Amino acid sequence: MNLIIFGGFLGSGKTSLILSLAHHIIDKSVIIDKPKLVIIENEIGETGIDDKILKSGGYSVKELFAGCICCTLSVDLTTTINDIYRNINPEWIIIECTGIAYPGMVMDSLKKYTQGIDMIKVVTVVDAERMEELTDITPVLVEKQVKDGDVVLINKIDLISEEELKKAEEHVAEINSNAKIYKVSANQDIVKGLWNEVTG
Ligand SMILES: Nc1nc2c(ncn2[C@@H]2O[C@H](COP(=O)(O)OP(=O)(O)O)[C@@H](O)[C@H]2O)c(=O)[nH]1
Ligand SMILES: [Mg+2]
Repeated sequence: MNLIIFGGFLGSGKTSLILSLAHHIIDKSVIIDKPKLVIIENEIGETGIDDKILKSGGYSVKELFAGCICCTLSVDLTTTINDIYRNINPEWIIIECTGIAYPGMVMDSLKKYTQGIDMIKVVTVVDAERMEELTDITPVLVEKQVKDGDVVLINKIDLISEEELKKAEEHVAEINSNAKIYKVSANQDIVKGLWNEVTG
């Protein structure tokens, strides 16, 4: 099983981007003898994962809504992943964290306590329009989420100026110089190469 953990603030565009990635995985996968994808949702948000898309696309969703998987629900997440491995063993699992989670903590505990994981990655979604505001309000959380990302997606670039985008990019690169950084808009087409990179 390959795992991708999505972190980033509530409203940053995690679910929208997960839906795009889910379509990519379903379209690209050539494996026919086992389920392709399970999505684990830890947050009730503006954008839901549409049941109809789910059924036609051949993936399923598990919901863990009673707390945050990086702390109070850490054990529940581990149990859920181990159950999924035993009963479904999909090619991919995507996890959407709550907006207040540290995705690196989720990754660390999964690496320690779960079975069946071949690859695990953190994708952090940054709301380009609100990054500066959120950094003022809660600097530690924003920095840690960006720092935890193997990949950082600067989202909602349709809503900001070139200048603001440049500032956001510099800010992200300053916090995390190791991450692959991409500028995206979940409302527009995502360049094909991006999801290949994320899943590669
Ligand atoms: N303009 C614009 N809106 C976006 C973009 N990505 C997401 N949204 C909107 O932002 C809101 C929150 O997105 P959602 O995917 O639910 O964020 P989540 O809370 O991080 O899962 C929704 O109304 C989306 O339609 C984007 O790139 N551009
Ligand atoms: Mg969401």
